[in-house]
Amino acid sequence: MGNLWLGLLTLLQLVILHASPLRPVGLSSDGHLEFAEVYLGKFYNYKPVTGRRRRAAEPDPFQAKLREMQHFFGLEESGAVDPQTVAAMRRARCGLSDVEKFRKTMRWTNRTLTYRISRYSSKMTTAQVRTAFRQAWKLWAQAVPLKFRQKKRSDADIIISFNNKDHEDGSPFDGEGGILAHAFFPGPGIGGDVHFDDEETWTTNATGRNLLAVAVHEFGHALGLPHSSDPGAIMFPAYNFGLHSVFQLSFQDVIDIQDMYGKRAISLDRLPPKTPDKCDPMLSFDAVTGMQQELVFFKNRFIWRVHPSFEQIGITLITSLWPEIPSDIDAVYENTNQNSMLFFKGSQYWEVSSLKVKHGYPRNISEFAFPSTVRSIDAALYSHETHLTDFFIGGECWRFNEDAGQMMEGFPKPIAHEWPGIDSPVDAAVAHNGRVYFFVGPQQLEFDLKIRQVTTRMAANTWLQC
Ligand SMILES: [Ca+2]
Ligand SMILES: [Ca+2]
Ligand SMILES: [Ca+2]
Ligand SMILES: [Zn+2]
Ligand SMILES: [Zn+2]
Repeated sequence: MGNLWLGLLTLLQLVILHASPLRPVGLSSDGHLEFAEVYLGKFYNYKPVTGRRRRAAEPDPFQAKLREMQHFFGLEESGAVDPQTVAAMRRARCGLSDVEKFRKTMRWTNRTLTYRISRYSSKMTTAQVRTAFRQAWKLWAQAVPLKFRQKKRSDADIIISFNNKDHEDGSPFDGEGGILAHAFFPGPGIGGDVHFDDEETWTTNATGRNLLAVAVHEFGHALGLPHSSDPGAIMFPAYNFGLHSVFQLSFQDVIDIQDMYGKRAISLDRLPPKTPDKCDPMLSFDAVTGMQQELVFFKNRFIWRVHPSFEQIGITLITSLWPEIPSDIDAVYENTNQNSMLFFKGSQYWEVSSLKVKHGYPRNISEFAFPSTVRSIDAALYSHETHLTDFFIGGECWRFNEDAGQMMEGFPKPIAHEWPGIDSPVDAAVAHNGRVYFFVGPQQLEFDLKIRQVTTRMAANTWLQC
């Protein structure tokens, strides 16, 4: 009996061994390279060269496609499957390609478009789905002279459905995560239709996948828009919905859709804000912090990450790193001894460890023993050596002893007294390589801690390689 079992087991192992494809030489053991090849094949039209050897002078098509993807996502264009690239590829996203041939002629000619929901979600109620879609259409209708009408029966321009795996359009869904939805550009038949992966945990909030957020994006395709590499745009391919995200077209979305369908007679009150340009000479920052080896610069909904070994500095959304952190924050500091980061906005603060907000946050800044007259802070600066945190509020500086958990005696003091030469109010402050950098509007002041003096004045965006 024992031998029989042993025999069966060996047979089973043999079957399993033969079922798994042989791993070509030189591929990463963790499967990242294979994953990257599939990703680039799907979204960047990458076709592996087979049957013919590449001449040495020819560029490696895989690397070239990888660089194209890295450029699109604002990553270091290393041409290597590095952790940042893998992380970007692992993000849930839209199923459409990022290099889709875009033709402006592929648009609707009628001004009233009809849509029908042919198959509902198994995760949300019919009413919730209808509301989400109505709101999503409304966002586009506010920018352009189009009307959207739901049809309960009969045919419609745009058929919307929730589907599982293979649903007979040649683009099967992949279970939870990965591809969330896809859509077809305007046209007859399947043209304009929108499919959602029914295996996603669709929700009306930020707990699972927010249906409204994904619907606005897919409806953009149904109207004829391709993907945008502007991370602030609704048409950016990766899912980016945070706890504090608001539903709004970005400046670029509005420009692009109006380019196709014209402006709405009663247009938006004002255009949504543009995604900030790191090289704008007037650029100022909301906050700046260290994050391990990096410096992170905050502006509105966005961050720039400056890594010492990276040459390109791309812009990304705060929510792509910290989905629970709001936009327009006041101050951030990294407590390098506690391995945590603290974010401040108004009277609230969040403590984050390993990119996750700790339980019980946000809390009130009064816990730092600020009087109730202090409603918000301008900037915060942590010292790795002394474990002291300076908070800058108007013309004053407060000093908090992190080890004792209390504000130090004699504070607040005038900033000019503690930090001679620093103009107040301060937008942001960060310690880096033995110096402190203060950000005041489009200016930056380098403060030498040894001689306690401002040594250099430069543009605030000096770090961003302009
Ligand atoms: Ca999926
Ligand atoms: Ca259709
Ligand atoms: Ca600030
Ligand atoms: Zn898309
Ligand atoms: Zn489909």
